[in-house]
Amino acid sequence: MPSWDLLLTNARIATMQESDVAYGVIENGALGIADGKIAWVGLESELPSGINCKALSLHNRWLTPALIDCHTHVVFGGNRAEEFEQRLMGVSYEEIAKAGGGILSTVNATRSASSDELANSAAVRLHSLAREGVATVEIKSGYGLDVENELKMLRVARSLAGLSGISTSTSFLAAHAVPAEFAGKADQYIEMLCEEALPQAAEAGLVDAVDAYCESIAFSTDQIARLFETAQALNLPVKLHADQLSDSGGAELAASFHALSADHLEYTSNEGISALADAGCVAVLLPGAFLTLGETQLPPIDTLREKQVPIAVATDCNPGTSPVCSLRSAMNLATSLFKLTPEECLAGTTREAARALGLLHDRGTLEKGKRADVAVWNIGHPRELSYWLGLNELSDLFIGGREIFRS
Ligand code: DI6
Ligand code: FE
Repeated sequence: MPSWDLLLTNARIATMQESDVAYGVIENGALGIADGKIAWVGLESELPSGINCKALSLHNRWLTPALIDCHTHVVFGGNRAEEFEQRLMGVSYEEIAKAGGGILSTVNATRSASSDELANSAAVRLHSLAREGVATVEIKSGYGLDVENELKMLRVARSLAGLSGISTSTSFLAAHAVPAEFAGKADQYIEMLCEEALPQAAEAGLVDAVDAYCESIAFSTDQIARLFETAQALNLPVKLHADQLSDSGGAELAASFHALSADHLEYTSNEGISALADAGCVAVLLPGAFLTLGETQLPPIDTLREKQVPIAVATDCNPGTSPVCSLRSAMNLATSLFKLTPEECLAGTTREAARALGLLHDRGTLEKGKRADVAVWNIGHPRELSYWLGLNELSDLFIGGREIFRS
């Protein structure tokens, strides 16, 4: 007779499995948890008999996979509220970056912060995500820009997993900006990353993926290709900030390296989208950055849909272009700014976000054998998760079967 740790009954379940049924809904459902994993999910009337375990009635509340924020920069020193004011006065993001502000000002603040300071400020942001049902957060480096400080950021990112109960996935994003020491010598900086920083970070077990910022104000496709070759030699998957401010061939580059995801994509061409489709890359859309920068060029949503590129949605939480610590808000923004459907938004923060992190085998849908990362909501229908802005209906959050939050 199977023995489970917990059985959730009287549940309405949005499994988010790919199926003909919207949201993969199971009404009158039940979900069993054993050893931190989903042991069973289905109609309560079909539960195997004789299960011996603690049962908890959800009184018809909704269950979804816990949310996943697959693109963040939550570890950084200081903030950029002053630059935010300058931008309101009409100075552009590119002008601020060229004058040595922007990313480089966060680099200075991050280098001078201790690991504890970085962990404490990031923990506040992670807590804000977790209280809305987020169980997995991707965290990028990219404000250290030298060996010591990139490793410091990645160690902090790893340490945060233990602190909050949340699991973290780390991305090495040292190719985020050219640091002052290498001004005018971007090729040499990339060489240093390939020869020293990335191998050391990988050796220390701190890197789950390698990311880069492909943009005229950052790195060229050739420079990033050099870095991605090193990543491949180290058996690390890649992903890319692509075509956010201009079409710089980012999507094609990401596809050619079979990237897990290509993120932003406002300026991606039809050819770029075909390349993503062929390579199975996830398109990660970041409406918080679109909103903050006052962008008008929309990502090519219809073509992404037409070519069946999987779409994820994330906060891009960062101090410059997306001071957004709420994945639920990003879902709402993706409906209002990008016209994604509420179902696309929820799939984009569960199943497709898991796919974008290479974790779909383990989470992102409610299926037997996956980690029991489950959110319980006081809602009448899962479309409400994209409808409200600023209302938190989370009732319980289980991560690996452990209840880490109850409202
Ligand atoms: N993600 C990034 O890394 C850059 N834009 C974005 O959407 C900029 C981050 C920053 O300005 O600090
Ligand atoms: Fe980003």
